[in-house]
Amino acid sequence: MKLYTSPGSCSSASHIALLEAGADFELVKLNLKTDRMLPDGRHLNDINPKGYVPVLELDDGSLLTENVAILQYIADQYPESKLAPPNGTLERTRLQEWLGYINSEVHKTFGAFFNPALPDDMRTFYTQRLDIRLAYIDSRLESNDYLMGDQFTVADGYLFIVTGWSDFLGYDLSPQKNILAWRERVGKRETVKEVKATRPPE
Ligand SMILES: N[C@@H](CCC(=O)N[C@@H](CS)C(=O)NCC(=O)O)C(=O)O
Repeated sequence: MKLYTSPGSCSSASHIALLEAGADFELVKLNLKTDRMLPDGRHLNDINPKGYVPVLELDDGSLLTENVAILQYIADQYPESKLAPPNGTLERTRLQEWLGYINSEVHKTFGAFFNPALPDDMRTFYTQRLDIRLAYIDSRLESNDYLMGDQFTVADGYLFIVTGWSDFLGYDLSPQKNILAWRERVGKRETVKEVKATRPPE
């Protein structure tokens, strides 16, 4: 497998998943902030007409996009890693519930702050929305080490990456004490340290 990633972006969640799974993979890095060119001279749009990362290339050349799909695909290739509960179980649907929430309610709300022209009233709107979305997660982490309970899953890796944008985007995460404690726990994982080390300096 090949993961096309821009280190530090949401695609780093798939990088964490591949490392946690012990997968055999190649990392292809591009920089979203510059020209979006791949090392082989192709443009990001050539492999994903949607124009974004992550993109996972399978060994037969098929291309997969969307965090929610890629993360579950990786987990399913390596069931022994327990990065996702087995398909068809209620627990798996619970994982999908988390992935959907992280994707549409947290990731995409943080996404608004990447717009340098975001007007102040919209910034306030998105900040308040994020406060509510994260307070829910904070309450769920009060008595759990990870989102799904005792087991680290692909949802933890995904949430770790997007909440990691807080300082850079000027969002105050400090009221979310359980999320901060969980971030410390997840940040100690060797896989997460390795992924953070691939990130270029700001
Ligand atoms: N719906 C996509 C969104 C992925 C996404 O937002 N990727 C960002 C990086 S975190 C990106 O590549 N943005 C570039 C762009 O939208 O032009 C998913 O969840 O995989």
